[in-house]
Amino acid sequence: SMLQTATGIGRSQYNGNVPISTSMSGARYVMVDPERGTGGLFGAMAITNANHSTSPGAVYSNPTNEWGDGKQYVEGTSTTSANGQTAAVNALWGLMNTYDTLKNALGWLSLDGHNTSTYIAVHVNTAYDNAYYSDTCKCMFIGDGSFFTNLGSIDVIGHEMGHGVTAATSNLIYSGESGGLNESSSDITGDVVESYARAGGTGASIPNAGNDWQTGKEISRTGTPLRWMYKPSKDGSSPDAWSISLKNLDVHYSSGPNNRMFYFLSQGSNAGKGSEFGSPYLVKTPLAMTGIGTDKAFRIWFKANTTKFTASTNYADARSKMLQSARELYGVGSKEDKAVQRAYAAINVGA
Ligand code: ASN
Ligand code: ZN
Repeated sequence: SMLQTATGIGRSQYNGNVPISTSMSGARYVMVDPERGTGGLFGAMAITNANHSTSPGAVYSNPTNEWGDGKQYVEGTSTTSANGQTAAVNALWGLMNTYDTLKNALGWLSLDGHNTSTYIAVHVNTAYDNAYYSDTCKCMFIGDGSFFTNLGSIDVIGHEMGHGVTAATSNLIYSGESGGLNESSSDITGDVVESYARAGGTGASIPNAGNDWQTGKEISRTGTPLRWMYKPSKDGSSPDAWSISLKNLDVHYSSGPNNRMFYFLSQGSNAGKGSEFGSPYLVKTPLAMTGIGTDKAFRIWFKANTTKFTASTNYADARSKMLQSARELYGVGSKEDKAVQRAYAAINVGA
């Protein structure tokens, strides 16, 4: 890119003051990150202000390179431009960390591996309690929240960008079992990015700790996350294991067993927060398993989703492709191969 990176100070809502990658346009600073992505509407990764519409709007700009006030934006109450920028800081920080996790740990560039730019529009709609990825614009839309706070936590941004990776690769159909796997891939990406970011956001591997194995804890006013990856049934709707009727559920519930598989594969069955994480929740023999760590678990998952899954991959096919991935990466009969078998057995898929 012709643009020079300027490092700004972002006052984020969930991560304190963060260094954000911006650039200059004339005399003003803009939220266009010259280091991440090429082409597209803005020539690089960017953050725009939808200003309560559902179209992207204009790139954020500011006379100085200090942005946001770290506080929740409330439509009709907020009076300062800095308060309006906080949503943009949250989004840029989440996007920078998602991009960096995939690039630094996996050598994967942006959504499609070819460094195609993406962008995030914030302040979409009014008091909007959702966030979503659109493959039409290859971009994301983030709401300010009402029941939730601003939806731009790191794990939610990682989740939405994960939809872009899946759309560019396996393209898992967004219904039935494949839809649950599509959702799970996004939850997995979100929590992996969370652990990478919290450990400092550098290095070539994913740290084994630092995330909460929940989706959307940070945006909750009640402490109740959107999803519990380690024990999905805590939400009252997601099953902990595969069954024949899983395909009938909403994709945000049929994701549950695969989220739990990934938790077991990473952390094992006896780690974590006491009995909630522990082996009593395994449903099938062999009961106990040792985790292989988040770095290896994510490499196996990512390879399977981006190079082996098809649009109609179901849980049984995912298991078989995950075993292929583990064997290619770590060897037939390796402990990683065995851990994949056990993690799927634990959710009632395969022996
Ligand atoms: N936030 C939701 C998601 O990314 C939006 C949707 O239902 N697709 O899964
Ligand atoms: Zn999703």
